[in-house]
Amino acid sequence: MHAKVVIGPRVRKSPFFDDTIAAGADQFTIYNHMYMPSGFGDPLGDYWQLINSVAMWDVSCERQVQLSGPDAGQLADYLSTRDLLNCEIGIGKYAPMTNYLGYLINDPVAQRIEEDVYWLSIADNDQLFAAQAVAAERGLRVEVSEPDVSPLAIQGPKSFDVAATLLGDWVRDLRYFHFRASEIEGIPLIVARSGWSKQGGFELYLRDGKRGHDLWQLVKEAGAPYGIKAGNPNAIERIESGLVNFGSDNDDCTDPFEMGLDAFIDLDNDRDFIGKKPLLEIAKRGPKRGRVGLFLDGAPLAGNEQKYPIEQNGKVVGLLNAHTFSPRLERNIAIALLNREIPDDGLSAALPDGRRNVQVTTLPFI
Ligand code: THG
Repeated sequence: MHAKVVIGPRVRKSPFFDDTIAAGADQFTIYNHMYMPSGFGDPLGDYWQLINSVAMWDVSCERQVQLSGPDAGQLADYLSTRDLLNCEIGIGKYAPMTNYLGYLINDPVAQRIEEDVYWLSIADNDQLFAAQAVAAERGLRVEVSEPDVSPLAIQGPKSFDVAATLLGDWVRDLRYFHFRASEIEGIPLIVARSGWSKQGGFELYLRDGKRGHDLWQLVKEAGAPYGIKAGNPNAIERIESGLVNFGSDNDDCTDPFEMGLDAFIDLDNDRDFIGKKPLLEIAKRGPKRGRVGLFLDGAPLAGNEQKYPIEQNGKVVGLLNAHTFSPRLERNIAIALLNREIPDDGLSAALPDGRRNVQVTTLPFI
C-alpha cells in the first residue's frame, strides 16, 4: 500500500505537543480527536523507566466533559453506572458509563470540582454531545462543555519526590484518587493522586492551555535529579496491572459486568441512570463473558492491542484483546473476553507470530 494518512484540521494538538516532539516523541495516536504521543523510540526502556523511576506523560487527550450548574450532580449521576449524587469535592471516582442497551461506552474518572461543577475525564469516545442532549431533553439546569483542561501525568515510584519538589510535601499524603486545586508559579492546576499505571503517581490537570510549555519545563526541571523522562501510557505495564483500556478490552456490545466493573455499578437504590434496566437483567442472569487474563505459550511475542479470536475445538469462544511479553513475569500475557463456563482446556489463538496455546488466569497479573 502506498496511501498516506492525511491528518485534517479536526485533530487537535495538546498544549505540550511541541515539548513532546522536542523530547523525542516519534509516534502518535489519535484519542478524543487529539494527538497523543504513543512512543519515544524505546518501548522497553520506557517500561523500566516507569517501573523503577519516573515518567512524564502528555495525556491532554483525557478531555474533561464539564457539567456546571445546580443540576450538575444529577446529570453526572444519570450518565454513570456509579452513584455520583453523594460525590465529595476532592475525591475522584472511577465512574463507568453505559448506553441504553447497558453496553459500556466510556469509563471516566469523575471529579466534583466545586459544589456545582463536575468533570468527567473521558476515555476515547465522544461524550460531550450525548451529555448535552441528555441534559437538554431532561430539562436539567446544567451547562455541558469541554473546558481548557489538559492533564499531565507523572508516574512511577519517584513521582512522589518530583511532585513534592513541585508542590510541597503535602502531596505525599494525598490519598489515592483524591485531588486538590493548586498552582505552580501561578499555573492553575488540579492535582490528583491518580494516573493510568499501578506504579503510583499524580495527574496535574493544567487549567490554562497557554501555560503548557511552562508546566512541562517545570516538571522536567523538578524531575531532572530523579532522572525523569518523557514517555506515554505504557501498554505492557497496564496489561500486567489489568487496567481497563476502553476501546481495547471491550467491543461494541460489552457490558460492564463482563468487564469486571461490578464494584462501580450501583443498582441497589432508586437512582435511575442510562442503562439501568438492561443492567438489572444482566445482574440477574449473569454476564455472558468475562474479562480474564491469559498466559500464552512459546517464545516472547511482539505485543499489540488488536483483536484475535480465541478458539476451542474449532469454535470461537472469546476475543483476545491485548497481548504482550511481560518483562517482570518473563512470559507472554494477554487480556481477553472469554465466554463463561467453558473448560480451560485446549484454548488457542492465532496471533501474527503463529498460533499459541493459552491458559486462563485472573487479573491483574501483578
Ligand atoms: N486519568 C484521567 N482520565 C482518564 C484516564 C486516567 N481518562 C481516560 C481513561 N484513563 C479512563 N479510564 C480509566 C481506567 C482505569 C482507571 C482510571 C481511568 C484506574 N483504575 C484503577 C484500577 O482499575 O485499579 C482504580 C479504580 C478504582 O479502584 O477506583 O485508575 O487514567 N484523568
